[in-house]
Amino acid sequence: MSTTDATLTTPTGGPSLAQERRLVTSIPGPRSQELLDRKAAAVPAGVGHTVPISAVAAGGGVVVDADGNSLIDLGSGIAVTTVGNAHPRVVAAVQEQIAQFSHTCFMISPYESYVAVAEKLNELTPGDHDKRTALFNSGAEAVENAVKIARKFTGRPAVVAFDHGYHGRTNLTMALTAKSMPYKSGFGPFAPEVYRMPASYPFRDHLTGPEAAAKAISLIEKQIGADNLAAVLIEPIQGEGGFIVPADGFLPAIVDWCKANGVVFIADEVQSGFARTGSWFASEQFGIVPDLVTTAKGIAGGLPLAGVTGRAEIMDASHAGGLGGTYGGNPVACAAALATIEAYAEEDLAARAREIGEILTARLSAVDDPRIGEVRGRGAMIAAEFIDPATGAPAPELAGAVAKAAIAEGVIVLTCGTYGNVIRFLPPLSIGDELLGEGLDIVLAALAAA
Ligand code: PLZ
Repeated sequence: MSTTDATLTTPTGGPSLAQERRLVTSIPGPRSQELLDRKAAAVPAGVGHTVPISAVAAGGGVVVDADGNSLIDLGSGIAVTTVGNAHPRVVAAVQEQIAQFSHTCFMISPYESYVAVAEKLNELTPGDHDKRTALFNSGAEAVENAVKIARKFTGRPAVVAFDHGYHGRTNLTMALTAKSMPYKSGFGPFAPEVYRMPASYPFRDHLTGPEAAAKAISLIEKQIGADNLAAVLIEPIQGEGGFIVPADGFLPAIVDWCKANGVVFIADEVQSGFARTGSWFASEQFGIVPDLVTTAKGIAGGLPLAGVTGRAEIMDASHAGGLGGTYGGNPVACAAALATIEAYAEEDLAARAREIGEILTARLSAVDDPRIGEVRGRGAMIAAEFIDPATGAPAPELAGAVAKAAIAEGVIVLTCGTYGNVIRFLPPLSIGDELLGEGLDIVLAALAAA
């Protein structure tokens, strides 16, 4: 096996990278295979990978591998590089900051960029009430802290999460996550005082929003009691669970019940936030104002950063020194976030997300294939749920086969869903129409052939 092509040089990433699908080897090519062999010997099997490549550059709508293959990116590293990989503004901001200082620990020597990110989140998240923001490193850490903050404020122990919900892989967030395999199985025991309620899943529960809310609220009142409940935690559009858009009226009814009962309503916008669904936050599209919002992923153009933003009186209930962490709000990640947020606004990327949503929805809805049970989502967060047309049962093998075939043809596309039967589209908002169309063509050809 010849793995050396002396002329193969690593391209620079960012939007100037050639915007094309280009397969020069099969996937994985020899250089990628070399890395995957090293990975198998050095990294535990528990840390999987979906796309068998060695990534060396990315930008616009493509990811380039070590063999010179250029893959169309319909996944954004799971909704992270929404602004585009190696966005020039982000690259410049990171370079400038890292040369200035890389870390002081915000709890030791505060710096301006953390405060500026907090101000931005306070301004951009739903509602015009007085807000505060604390910064962390990952979505799971943000969710953990939102629960801590809600418990401290209410003095109550219980937390409600929902069927199909995903909130992370730490101990508390595993407890909050619904799906056992692969996230939880064998990793318990899990944190106590977490209660799971039915969510609104119109394609499968056939309930209206108010009906689904009434069902959940009745169970909460019977099984927990509002007096014991600190917080209700939900993704406005459930991500890992299958891009499930709740029926109209579901979220507002839950928010109203929380308000009436002194329960903190936490919107987990880690996946749905930051222009992804066509507005700054998905909550806006359901007309709700959460008490607390958790953010991560799309916040900083690929750097690890997360936030909890919420009502000042709730956020300020924790004693001085009660919240923090060594790296939370790292200055390089904060500089990246400020640049990313500017880019969303100046390039009107929420509008681009809506355009992408229209393209995806129109193309997918036009496919005459009874194995597509439903096309759903908002903006650049669109999915197709695959079923067995005879029974309506979930068809996870089909979703897996389609994704695998598309990846082999140079299109990065991800699956999701409690039943693993959903193909999800999360392209970077920097992708062009042509690449997006070509990526869709290939996914749909893979479906036709499956
Ligand atoms: N909340 C709504 O979507 C992360 C998980 C990928 P972290 N989703 C991708 C995987 O298999 O680990 C996520 C999310 C929502 C919280 C999280 C957790 O965010 O940054 O992965 O901790």
